[in-house]
Amino acid sequence: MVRGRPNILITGTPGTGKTTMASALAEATQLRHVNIGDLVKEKNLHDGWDEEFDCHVINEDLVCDELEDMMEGGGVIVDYHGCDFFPERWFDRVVVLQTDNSILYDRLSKRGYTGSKLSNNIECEIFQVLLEEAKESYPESIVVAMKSNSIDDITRNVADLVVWVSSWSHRTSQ
Ligand code: DAT
Repeated sequence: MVRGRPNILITGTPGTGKTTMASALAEATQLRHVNIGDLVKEKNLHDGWDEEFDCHVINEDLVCDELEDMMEGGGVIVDYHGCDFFPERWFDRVVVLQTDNSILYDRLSKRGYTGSKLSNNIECEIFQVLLEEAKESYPESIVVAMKSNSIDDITRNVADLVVWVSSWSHRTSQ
């Protein structure tokens, strides 16, 4: 069945601007923004705290069960730094945000990341881990990489996606 409104996944290394961009896009399109990290905390969709990686161990099955009905209805923007465990059929567009290393380093330091948490995330960006993961998990035709170094980048990316969302809605309403 064709969805009346598209579902969009916004992914990328922590600090690349997923939440900032997803909320701006949600405001511009009236789509619903779901921040997976917040949802996991709010609904306890995890298996405890990982001391080594300093984050919750998310329970991917619980997250998918929680989202299934909403995703089926369409019109959802999902924001998460991983993308390989969601069902492929959920998404019509997969956006991978990318940030230059020195800029990302400053953003993550400001967020209080240090040591291996900081270096692991910088390495994740250098090796384009999320872009590879997205290309392996979804058809290449729906995966787009977008630069996210500046506020101008966000403005332009949101404007491009607004056009894409409205052409989608137009197409399915005919
Ligand atoms: P993420 O959700 O990917 O972890 P975020 O949206 O929380 O990232 O952004 C992290 C910080 O960096 C936040 O203070 C806003 C800032 N930021 C994000 N993207 C930016 C951009 N393209 N230009 C300038 N600042 C940006």
